[in-house]
Amino acid sequence: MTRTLEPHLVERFRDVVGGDNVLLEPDAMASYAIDWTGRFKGEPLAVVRPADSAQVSAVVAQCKDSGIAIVPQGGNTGLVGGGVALSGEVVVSLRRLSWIVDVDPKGGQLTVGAGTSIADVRAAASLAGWDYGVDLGSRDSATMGGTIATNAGGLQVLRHGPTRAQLLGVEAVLGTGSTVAHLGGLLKDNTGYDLGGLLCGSEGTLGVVTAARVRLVPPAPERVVALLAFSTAGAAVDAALLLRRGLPDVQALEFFLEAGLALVCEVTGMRPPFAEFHPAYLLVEVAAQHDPMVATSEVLESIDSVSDVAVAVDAQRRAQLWRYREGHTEAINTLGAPHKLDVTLPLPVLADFIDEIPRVVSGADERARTWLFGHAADGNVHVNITGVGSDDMTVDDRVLVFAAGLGGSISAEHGIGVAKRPWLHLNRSVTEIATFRALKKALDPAGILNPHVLLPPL
Ligand code: 2HG
Ligand code: ZN
Repeated sequence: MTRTLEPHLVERFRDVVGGDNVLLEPDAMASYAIDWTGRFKGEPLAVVRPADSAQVSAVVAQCKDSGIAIVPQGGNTGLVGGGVALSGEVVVSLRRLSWIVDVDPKGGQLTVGAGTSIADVRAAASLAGWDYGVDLGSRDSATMGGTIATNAGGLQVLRHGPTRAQLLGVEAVLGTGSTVAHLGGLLKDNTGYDLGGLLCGSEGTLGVVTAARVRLVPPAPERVVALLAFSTAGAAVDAALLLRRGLPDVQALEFFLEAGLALVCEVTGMRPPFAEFHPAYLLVEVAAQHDPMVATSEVLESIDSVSDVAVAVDAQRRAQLWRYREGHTEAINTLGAPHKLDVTLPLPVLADFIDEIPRVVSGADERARTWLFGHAADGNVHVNITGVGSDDMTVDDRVLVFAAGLGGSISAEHGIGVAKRPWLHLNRSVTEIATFRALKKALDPAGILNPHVLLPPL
């Protein structure tokens, strides 16, 4: 039976956020109800769209008083089911908190509302003569709040670190409805617990992030992108190490394999990059203040294992090479909603994992097809599995156990969400999980904030 929101609560939410921003009809809520992959589809009790942190606070306080669970949602680009109302929660969409203030060109910082897209943050940083250190394929839709909630990584972690490394402070509404804010932006500030660091990666379970003060990074406008082909994944991983060590300005080091590239070309109609396909590829971006071409060419020439290479300097050709990599997510989705298992491996076993995992998967389910790509320098593999039922977790189990057995993490940059909560114990001890629960109890005593993600059911 579909639950409906009691009329007095509808009125209360309308008073707080305005009538147009309380959505109750399935059609109006449709784009908030299903995740990007189509795998996770919920039936929200309502979608409430506050415009500022005071409204967020009033909505959360009301939900706490009425015992209603909330799922905070940003751009809805999450890949682990952490931002959709799978258990009939109220979705609190933060997208209207889209603003940037207090840009400090001298200090290289700005303050940004949770609903601002990463593309807009990067554009504002650029206007101030800086750049923002996090970039990801979903930059036009992914929001600052969502990337903080998941501690998103993306394409430049190698150079600038994940989202947590950019944070100088956050403003957030806790499960009590009260707001904590620390947006002064001091680089040195040892005055107690780092609440921003704690909220970052907490997937909306401890607080609803409404704003953040972030550091900016120096711009690096001169860029070279090279696509390198190899005869084995191991050779690609070894080359990634040489590139990283030889080129301090390397910004991204991405990998993908033959099958994924063939699929991207088939789906997009792009011509393959080389006359022949090769088993493994590395996409390298070097970004500097002065032309990095000479240094890049020298290091590329020193790597004997490269079978083929395409180098791009102008923006259009660079974007074309990037499309072979960034096109993977969309191309795989054309085959049906995939299981997405975003794992990190210690670099010494990365190539073994890439070689072995297709066998582990097909051993668990012969219908399953494995697609591998990711961020080579971070040891981060996006294991995408197609051809298995949405609720069939056999393959998920095998992949996550295998990754953890090699000393890896079951979530590199997408979070735990609902998709991986049964496996949290593979990476976190009983004591750690108990500490997580104690923190949740302190910050969200009524247990209303995203109660069905991250922590395993009791
Ligand atoms: C990427 O690196 C994203 O492209 C998405 O993290 C990964 O689709 C995926 O599995
Ligand atoms: Zn990624």
